[in-house]
Amino acid sequence: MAQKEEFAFISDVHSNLEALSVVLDDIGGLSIFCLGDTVGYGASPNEVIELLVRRRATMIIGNHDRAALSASPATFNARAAVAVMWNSKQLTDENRQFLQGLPRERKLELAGVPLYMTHGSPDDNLGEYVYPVTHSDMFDHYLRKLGVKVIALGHTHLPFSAVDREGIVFNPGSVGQPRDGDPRASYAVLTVSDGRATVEHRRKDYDIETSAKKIIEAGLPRSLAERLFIGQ
Ligand SMILES: [Mn+2]
Repeated sequence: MAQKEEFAFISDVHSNLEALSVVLDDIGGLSIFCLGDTVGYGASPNEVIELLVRRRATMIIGNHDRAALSASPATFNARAAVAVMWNSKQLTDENRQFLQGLPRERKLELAGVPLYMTHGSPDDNLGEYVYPVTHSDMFDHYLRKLGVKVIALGHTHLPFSAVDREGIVFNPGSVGQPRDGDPRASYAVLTVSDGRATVEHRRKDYDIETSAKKIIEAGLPRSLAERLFIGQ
C-alpha cells in the first residue's frame, strides 16, 4: 500500500461563514492551510476567524486582512473599501491581534514535500495577481528560486493547478466569493503519495441566501450579496 497523506487548502473566505462551515464539514479531519483574505466583503469576520483558529488552520495574511487592520483601503474599489471598513469596525481586539500576527508567506514541508504559500505572488505577497494565462512562464522560476515542489496561492478567486517541470503551482479558488462563474464554494486537497504531490479541486453548495441576507442586513453594498449567486 502506498503511503498517502492529504491536506486541505482554502483561500479568500472573505467573512462568509455559511460557505466556510460547509467546506470545513467536507474537509473533515484534514489539516487546513488558509491562503489569506479571511475577512473583507462578507458579514461574519469574527466568526470565520474564530472557526479557523478552533480548527488550528495554518494561516497567512491577505490584502483585505491587512486593509481591515489598518482601516486604509486606499487601493480598493468603492464597494470593497466600504466592506473592508465595516469588517475593520467589527473585529474584536483578540481577532485583530490574531490577524496582525499572521505572516505574509510560509515555507513548510508536508509529508516530506517542500511547499511555499502566499496570498498574491512570491514577488509581491499582497499585491500581485497570478493567473496561468499571464504567469505560467514564471512557474518554474518561482519553484526553483524558492526551492520547493509546490506553491499555493490565493488572491484571484480563480481555481487552477499547473504541473510544471519543477513541481506544481495551484490556487484553490475562493471559499467565500468565487469569481469563475460557479457560485459553489471552492477549495482544494493536496495529496502526497510516495513523495509525489497532486492537487484535486472541490466545489460545495452552501446557503448563499443566508450569506447574502446578512450582507444586506449589515448595510453593505447590495452588489456584494448579488455577486455570490452568480459566482462573480
Ligand atoms: Mn480576496
